[in-house]
Amino acid sequence: MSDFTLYYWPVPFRGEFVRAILAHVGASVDEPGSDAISDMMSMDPRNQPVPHMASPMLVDNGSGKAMAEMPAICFWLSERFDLLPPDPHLRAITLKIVSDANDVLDEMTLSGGKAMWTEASWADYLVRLRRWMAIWEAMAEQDLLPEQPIGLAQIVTATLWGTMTKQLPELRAFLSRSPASCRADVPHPVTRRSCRPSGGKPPPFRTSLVWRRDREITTQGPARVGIA
Ligand SMILES: N[C@@H](CCC(=O)N[C@@H](CS)C(=O)NCC(=O)O)C(=O)O
Repeated sequence: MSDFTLYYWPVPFRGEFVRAILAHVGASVDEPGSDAISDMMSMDPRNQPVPHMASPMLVDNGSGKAMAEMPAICFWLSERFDLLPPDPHLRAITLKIVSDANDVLDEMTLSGGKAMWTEASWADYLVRLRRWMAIWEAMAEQDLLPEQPIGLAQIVTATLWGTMTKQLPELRAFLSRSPASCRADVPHPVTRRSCRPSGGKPPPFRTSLVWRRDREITTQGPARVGIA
């Protein structure tokens, strides 16, 4: 039997942080398929391993204890595998970083694919995405995110930006630019066409990701976005 069972879709979104922590500490993990996740999510909360709405949900097969909500899972594992700094302020900073990462992911996937990006909304969103990156850079400059020791904050940071730039390689160069030039041209992730910001207030976000009834995430158009 594996050390843990992770209920999460076969996509590199919230569950990817949990996968990264488990890989870092060398724990073995099983991932049941999408049907098992759907069944788990529709179960009576009184019968779930821990009452929850949506995946990720992690079960410790040794103790039978379980946790849901991505930041709570990250903290549970980090307490157990000693991935948190001792200083109370830096511990809270770590929680902030995990919460920030959850926010970025939600924005990039437009709440798990509930809407579609347009070329104009994508161009507008790049300003905000670059600001997120600037926030991470400022944290590092203020020694709130040291390179060592490797703990939860570092694993979450590497997983968020590493996965994003792996899945959307055009973003790597863009995120290296100064915040002042962030309204530059980055091709739309699906059409790959260059697009210009619309100016004024950004329209509602839309995504290329589709949340299908069978609970898998797929893309529209010729390019794959945010999927391993
Ligand atoms: N606040 C939860 C959000 C969980 C969540 O939205 N999970 C998504 C996948 S990333 C999901 O399974 N959504 C399906 C649903 O809510 O029905 C967390 O941070 O873990």
